Amino acid sequence: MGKIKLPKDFFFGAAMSGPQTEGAYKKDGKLENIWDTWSDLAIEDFYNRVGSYVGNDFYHRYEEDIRLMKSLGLKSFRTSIQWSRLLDQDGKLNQEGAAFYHKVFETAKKYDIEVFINLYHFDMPAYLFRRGGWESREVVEAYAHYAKVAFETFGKEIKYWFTFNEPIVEPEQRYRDGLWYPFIKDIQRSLNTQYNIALAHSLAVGEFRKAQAAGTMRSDGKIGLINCFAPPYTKDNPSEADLEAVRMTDGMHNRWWLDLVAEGHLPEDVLTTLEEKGVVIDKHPGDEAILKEGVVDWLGFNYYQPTRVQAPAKPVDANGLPVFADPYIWPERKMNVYRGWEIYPKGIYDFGLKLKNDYPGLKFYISENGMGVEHEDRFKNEAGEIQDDYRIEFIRDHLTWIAKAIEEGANCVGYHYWGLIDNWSWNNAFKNRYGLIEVGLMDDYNRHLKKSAHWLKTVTENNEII
Ligand code: BGP
Repeated sequence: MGKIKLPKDFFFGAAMSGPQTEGAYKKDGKLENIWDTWSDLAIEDFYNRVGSYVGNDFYHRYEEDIRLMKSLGLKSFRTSIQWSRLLDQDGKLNQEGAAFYHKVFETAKKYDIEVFINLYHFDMPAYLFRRGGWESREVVEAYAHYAKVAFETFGKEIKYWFTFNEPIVEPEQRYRDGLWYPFIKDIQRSLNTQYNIALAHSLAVGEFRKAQAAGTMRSDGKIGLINCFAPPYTKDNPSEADLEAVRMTDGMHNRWWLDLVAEGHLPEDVLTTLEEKGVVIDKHPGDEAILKEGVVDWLGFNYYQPTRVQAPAKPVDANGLPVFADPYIWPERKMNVYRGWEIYPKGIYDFGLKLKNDYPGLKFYISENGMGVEHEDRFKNEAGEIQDDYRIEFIRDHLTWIAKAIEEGANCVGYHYWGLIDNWSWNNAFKNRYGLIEVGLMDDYNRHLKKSAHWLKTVTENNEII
């Protein structure tokens, strides 16, 4: 393989989130969030019974972590503000919570690292979940208020904002597939949460534009949305029904958000099919005008895996609700066996070109891409450093396809690896480690570089892979 060059101004950074790193559970005025609720309720659901308590101790070690980023040549990192840390139950600022984020942003500035701020990363405050969570319009309004307060509080410090990380995940995991608390399996309820999140996103963008016009934020600020887009594939020689499964899977998972952020509406064909199949979306007068506000400045594309589907064996589930697709197992697939996700680097190229062709004005960056591996201790060399050659190969393969997509005109401007440092992966806790940097759970959360961290530094030096 020859040298791979990325454009000169292509940026490298890393991604993380508040609930997966901060820890400091219920401290300094932080309210309970839905992860704390689940941890308190059924700790046995979490790998090794590690709940949402400590994260990777970013709350205390942020300065060290920012210094480490700098040492690897990274230019930026993304984290999220925790709604449950920033506001109290009356929607008023929690001064201690705000002070923590101000300290993080000041520190990043000191090291000349740009912070990208995301407002929501699967972390509904518990008191709002009890009022209906994303099924409730009251909560949609509360989110818009939270966004407004965040813009007012940090709008002069932060340039890059995102409304949501992976807004598709809670509808799917909590309401459709029943995998996450509150374990509901109901596509009807799932699509209504998805619809309400689209409204919440759009209201927040509206608040952002207002704050910018009023001069309470940096005038060069940008707002975006991040989703885990999954390029859709089906079998060779597909039937009409297989193609229909692709259309609806792509429509609900990808185009739902792309049409919203590029054009200010939801995909008509998807809404029509849903209606025909008896899925009722709770639309209110005035919603269309709200969705129009949802157009963003740029997009974050988290890429982990493609989606492979085929026509469903049964058109309805046990509750009589429609099924739009069944999974299709591609015989040649290569798996990350620890996470159960397919590794398909070419997907990042296919989707990058889809963005270029179908949404030509939309600029994007790869906002997450990474590989979680179990028991990485077995890869330690004599000096105790994890030799994660598999991670180097993973990143290299994806960057290679990104470079090719850019060459062919895709408007991709940067790459954030997930995650800089091993972090808490929801109910998988610390089972699969994603970091370029190891966190010693039995060693007081100390940080140790892995081989991949040294390798990435060689890439960031000249924006090229040798
Ligand atoms: C993305 C999320 C992250 C992160 C990552 C890895 O979907 O935005 O929060 O966790 O996936 O997934 P997991 O931690 O479930 O292995």
